[in-house]
Amino acid sequence: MTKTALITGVTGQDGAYLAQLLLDKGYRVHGLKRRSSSFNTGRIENIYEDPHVDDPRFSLHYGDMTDSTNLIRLVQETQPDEIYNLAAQSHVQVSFETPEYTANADGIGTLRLLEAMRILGMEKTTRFYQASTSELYGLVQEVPQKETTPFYPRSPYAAAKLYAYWIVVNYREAYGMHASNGILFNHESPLRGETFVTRKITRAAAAIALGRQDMLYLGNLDARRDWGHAREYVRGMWLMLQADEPDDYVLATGETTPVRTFVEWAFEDAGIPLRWEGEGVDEKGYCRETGKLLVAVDPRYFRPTEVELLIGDPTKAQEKLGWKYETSPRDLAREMVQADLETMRTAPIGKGA
Ligand code: NDP
Ligand code: GDR
Repeated sequence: MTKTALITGVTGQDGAYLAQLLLDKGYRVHGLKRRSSSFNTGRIENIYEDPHVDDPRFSLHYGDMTDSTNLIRLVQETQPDEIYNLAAQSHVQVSFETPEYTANADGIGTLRLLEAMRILGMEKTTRFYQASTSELYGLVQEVPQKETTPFYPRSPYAAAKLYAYWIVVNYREAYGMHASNGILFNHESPLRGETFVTRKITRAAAAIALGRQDMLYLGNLDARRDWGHAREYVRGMWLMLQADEPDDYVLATGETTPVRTFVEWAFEDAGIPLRWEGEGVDEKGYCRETGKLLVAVDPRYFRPTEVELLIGDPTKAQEKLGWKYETSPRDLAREMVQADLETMRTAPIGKGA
């Protein structure tokens, strides 16, 4: 029997990879997209289907995580076997500027979707995936971080996701729902949003190499992240919903890298090796060959509270789901720089923050 999935956040990085994965597996896929004044479906153009064809396997529906009635109607109309809740205001720094909206979309939005399932009597038949995050760990309590490590959120984003995490656990226990949290560490790809640090770096390295940009300004170069490939992480989401029992799982590589090192990798891959001078806000990156200044710190990118170190232990996912990452952070940087070089050779470049 053909399975049906509903993906919120289908226009985002993970939504695009997940929709592709599920279509490849023969699913019928419905995606929730927000109304926007300009096209916001660039990442899913390759799988878009003309709604006029008979029985399309991929359909988009307008909606918003802040609108309960919309979510109830959408779940009722699409009757999904599996719901993947990926929609969120997902930028940590932006959450300090829009804390209430972030709480509404990321925290209460998750509750709205769970309630929609319950109101429609689907709590025993539909499986639910929640996009939880390594940001829940926040201030370091234990390394590497695993499912039993205590949470200590350090941003309005993480606090909203903390509520979402626990409401998923509560609905699982209270109503017997097959609802799972994927505690995913940072995962990137050529489809990564342009204002997240890896993509900001790989785009800048490509643009500087092509003579289209002079400088890259960054915030905290000492923060360390466990970076994996998004394509591999969405497979983990799917595996969680295929398991007999719902549970919570960390997906990570187990390798942690400072932002500064990711910058070095990306510039090296773009053919401009760097050397560093100075410390803190005065730290600067120069081209090792020409001596030209290319990278500088701008405190505007510092966060009021920072998450300094993330490194995940994915043993449980490996043992119970058979999930393992394949792409190393080093190879990930290479793939992203190559993709940005290719895109920029042909397309005009916009400015990112
Ligand atoms: P993106 O920011 O790329 O995508 C977020 C998606 O959510 C977009 O489709 C966006 O729409 C949509 N969205 C935002 N606000 C709303 C709203 N109010 N109503 C409906 N849709 C909304 O994130 P990722 O794909 O990287 O991440 C997917 C999920 O996983 C997010 O929940 C994120 O917080 C979480 N996560 C991500 C990790 C990562 O490293 N990538 C790690 C751990 C968790 P639009 O395109 O219109 O902006
Ligand atoms: P993060 O990702 O906050 O981990 O959240 P991001 O790439 O934004 O930051 C990673 C680290 O890099 C530092 N940094 C900068 N970050 C940005 N965006 N821009 C800069 O110029 C810059 N300079 C240094 C940050 O301070 C931080 O320490 C991502 C999101 O996808 C979340 O939705 C997800 O939950 C977590 O990953 C896991």
